[in-house]
Amino acid sequence: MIMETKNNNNVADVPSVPQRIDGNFPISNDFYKTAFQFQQIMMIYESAIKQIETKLEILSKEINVNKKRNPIQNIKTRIKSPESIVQKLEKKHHPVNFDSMINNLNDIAGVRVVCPYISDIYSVKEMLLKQPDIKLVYESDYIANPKASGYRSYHIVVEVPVYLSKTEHSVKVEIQLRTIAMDFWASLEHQLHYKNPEEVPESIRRELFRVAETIAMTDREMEEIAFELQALDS
Ligand code: 0O2
Repeated sequence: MIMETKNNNNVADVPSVPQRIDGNFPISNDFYKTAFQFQQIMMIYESAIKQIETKLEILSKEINVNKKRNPIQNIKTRIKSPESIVQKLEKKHHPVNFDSMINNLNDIAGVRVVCPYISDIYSVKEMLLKQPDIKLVYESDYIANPKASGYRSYHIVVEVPVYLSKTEHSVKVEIQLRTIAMDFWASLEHQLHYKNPEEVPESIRRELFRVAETIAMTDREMEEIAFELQALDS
């Protein structure tokens, strides 16, 4: 389960629909309840993202102070849009309701961490997973095992606690860690065709794969240069 309340309460009591002076309700009760619940759930996912983002920023600052370098180039966060949530549930043949969304989707809260070098990805991931309030749900190493498209990144899904005034929630967040070079390829490839891969001719897919391989080689070469310079310094 992506989100649990420790005391089994719902996210929050739904306030009653504001009544107009003539006694009529301006919107239907059901619509109001659904909209309120959705807002509550998204607020919890946003809070989980903030927790992860803050943890990553603290780790990056600490390394910057100690080693005078940044293992994190930048952090991007996003909440999945209602439209994408419905599309993904339908694509995976899951019912479209709040429980199903919470239980079946791991990437409603998403954090993308862009690092200078491949070794930074593994060290940032290790440092984050060492924290006692972070629980690893699963990980996919698409750097050691790239996808057929050529896509490379390290994906982890973690659970992080979010404390509200009356309830505690364990919330799933998908974290994608990549180098600047991997991010360059993935961002452009995503724009080019990722959403409609069937529309892209095989020759172009092969070309994109080849470019991904070239970029991966450049990544490794840049890291070797960095290691050589570090050795000179020490
Ligand atoms: P978006 O718009 O980026 O959010 P899942 O789809 O997460 O339930 P799975 O197989 O666990 O299932 O996911 P996977 O493949 O590990 O990771 C999915 C996410 O990785 C995608 O999210 C993309 O962000 C990214 N990704 C995976 N493969 C590719 C690829 O070939 N090219 C690019 N550019 N990105 C990729 P979404 O939700 O599909 O899209």
